[in-house]
Formats: sequence, structure tokens, C-alpha cells
Amino acid sequence: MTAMTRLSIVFLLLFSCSVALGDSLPPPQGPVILSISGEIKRTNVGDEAHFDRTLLAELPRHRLDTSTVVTDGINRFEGYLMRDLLAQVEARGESTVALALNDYRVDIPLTDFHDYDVLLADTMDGETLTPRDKGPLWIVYPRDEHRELQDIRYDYRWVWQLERLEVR
Ligand SMILES: Nc1nc2c(c(=O)[nH]1)N[C@H]1C(S)=C(S)[C@@H](COP(=O)(O)O)O[C@H]1N2
Ligand SMILES: [Mo]
Repeated sequence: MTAMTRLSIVFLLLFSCSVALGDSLPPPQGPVILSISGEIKRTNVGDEAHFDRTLLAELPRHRLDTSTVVTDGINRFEGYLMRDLLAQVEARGESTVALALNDYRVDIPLTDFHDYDVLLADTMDGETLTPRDKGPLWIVYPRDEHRELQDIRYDYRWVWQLERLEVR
């Protein structure tokens, strides 16, 4: 092995280590629909994580059919699991404040997302959620699958028009 080859290998190793450890999220290219701040390790804009639709789409998609307290019958929601989203930014806190476009805010314990398949929904019945209609993102709990979720304490946490999470 030539000195040059050896040197290239060393650089290659250093480079792949820094990629593995550097651990920042790619920057958003399109409109940002969700920002996460606070106790997170992976960021892409200052000390926050900003997601456009493409960055969110790196997470596995999930579907949830459930009734809600604000619609009739059963709706089909699609989106991402809140626990996958929080794992993606390496959230470390106890709870998250969820803030909406209409200035609504509520504190949600992070344990909810481990105990239940809580969805960050971006579509309902196949239609993309828009800000006129509870979008662009709506936190949706699997209320039909768990009796204890059919409670006002959880109804508060179904934040529609979600735009920001502050992990604490
Ligand atoms: N963005 C946003 N999400 C929200 C609210 C709100 O005012 N704004 N109200 C919460 C409350 S108090 C409940 S009970 C449920 C249903 O609220 P609604 O009946 O006012 O639609 O949504 C929750 N999510
Ligand atoms: Mo409410």
C-alpha cells in the first residue's frame, strides 16, 4: 500500500466518523411546516430542527383510523408517529409544549408517545390537511383503541394547526 493510499484511507475513515457523529439534520429546502426547539440533539437551523414536507417524509408513514371529538364517524389519518419524530431529533425532555397557528398551546408528556401510537397527521381521508382545515399538521390520538384516551385530558392534546414543539 502506498503512503498516498494509506492517507486516503485515514481521511475516508475520519470523514465517515464525522458524518456518523456530526449528526445534524439536512436543512429544509421547501416551506417549513414544523419547528422543534428545546431539549433536542439534532438540529438544522441554529439550535432548532425545522421540517419541510420532504424532511418529514424521511420518517416511516403510518395510518390511523379513528373517531375524533370534532368530526362525525371514523376518519382515516396518515402521517408520522410522534415518537419517530422525537427520536429523529433525539429529544431528551419530559414533555413538549405544542403550539398552534391560532396561538393555542398545551403541554404534552412525552410518555404519551411511547405508550400510544400518537400520529402527527398530515392527511385526513386522503386529503392533505390545510391550515383552513386543522392542518398542516394535527396531533391525533388512537382514541378508539384505548378507552382511557376518551377523556378531556387527552382531547386538549389533539392540537390542530400545529406549528411548533418545544421539548422541555
Ligand atoms: N390549534 C388548536 N388545537 C386545539 C384547540 C385549539 O383551540 N386550537 N383546542 C383543543 C381542545 S380544548 C379540544 S377539546 C380539542 C377540540 O377542540 P374544538 O372542539 O374547539 O375543536 O382540540 C384541542 N386542540
Ligand atoms: Mo376542550
